Amino acid sequence: MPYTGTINKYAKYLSVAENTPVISIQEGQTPLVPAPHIASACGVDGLKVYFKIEGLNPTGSFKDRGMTMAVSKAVEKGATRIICASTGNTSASAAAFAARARGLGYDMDCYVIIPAGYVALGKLSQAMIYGAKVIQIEGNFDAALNIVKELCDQYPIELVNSLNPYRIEGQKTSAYEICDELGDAPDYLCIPVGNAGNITAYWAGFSDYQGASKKPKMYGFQAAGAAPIVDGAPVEKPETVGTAIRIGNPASWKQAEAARDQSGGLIDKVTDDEMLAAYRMIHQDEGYACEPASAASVAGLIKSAQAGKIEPGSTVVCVLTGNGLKDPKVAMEQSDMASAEKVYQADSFEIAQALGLKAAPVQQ
Ligand code: AN7
Repeated sequence: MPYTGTINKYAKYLSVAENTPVISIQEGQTPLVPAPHIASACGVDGLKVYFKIEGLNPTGSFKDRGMTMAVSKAVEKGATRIICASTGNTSASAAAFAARARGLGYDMDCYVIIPAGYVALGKLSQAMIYGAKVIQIEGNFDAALNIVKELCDQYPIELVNSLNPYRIEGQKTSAYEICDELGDAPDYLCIPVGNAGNITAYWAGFSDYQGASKKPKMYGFQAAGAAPIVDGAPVEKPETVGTAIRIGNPASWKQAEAARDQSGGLIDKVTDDEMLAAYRMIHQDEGYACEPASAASVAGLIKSAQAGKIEPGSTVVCVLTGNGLKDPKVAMEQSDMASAEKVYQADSFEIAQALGLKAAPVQQ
């Protein structure tokens, strides 16, 4: 049977009925891959580390899992407009699912409200080409979310931020995939925390999965400049290179704390330098890719391991939430750009010199 997306695959765990119109772009079924370099960098005996590459969803982030549910349920109730605030990925995903709904013959407009100047180029361009109406505001994600909530109170528009319970429900499917593939739950799940919907969803998923012998400890990581849960108060002016998680007042704050406490886990913060060091390591030592915010999961794992908070012999899954191509600007800044800056003449001698090549000794 060809794969037809997360709703059909995991319908028994989801609030869908026979007559729910399934709006899918074949989200899910993302790779779970070993990360041996990160495992040894942790310095914990017998550690197994995997990446769940959520950046390989159709729009390049985990948001597609929640959006297939939110948009299917919106269509089911006859909604013709959806709206979200976004640091970028939610807007890309909402825009794509609205396009898919239109292609299936439903009326569906998508509106996205984003913080001007703080959405990575890849994400902004996605929302635009998928045909959303994009509104940039002066103000951050938290301000955008407040506007969206007000608009949904006043006008007939369906909110598809993670305040929409179907978003969280849909995002549980990644936990199911991990358990299916490992044959059990991992011991730890390391995940970036922004608006805190995803950590909430994974915990719900691990909690209702049938067939695992245990549940993981949930280890969530905020950016140090946007760490309201860790610091215990909303952050007025959140700042981080991981713009996806530049959020000062998470909607699912309480649920994230519950996931942490019920699982015996933790929510900690990592600095931008730690995030970027992990980001380089993921690319340069594992050959995988993610956007900067996603690397918070790996930076947090390394920090936790060094603090003795990861047991020897355990299995860890780090969620790489977004695709590396979303934010090419940061990728360029984090690279050795020296060789790419100069343009050389098409001359093999000159290029050999630039590359530092030395002739092989002549064979006798
Ligand atoms: C790559 O797109 O909030 O803790 O508006 O894009 O569930 O918010 C994105 C969040 C992690 C944090 N990694 O997840 C949005 C948005 C990436 C993200 C998060 C986001 P939550």
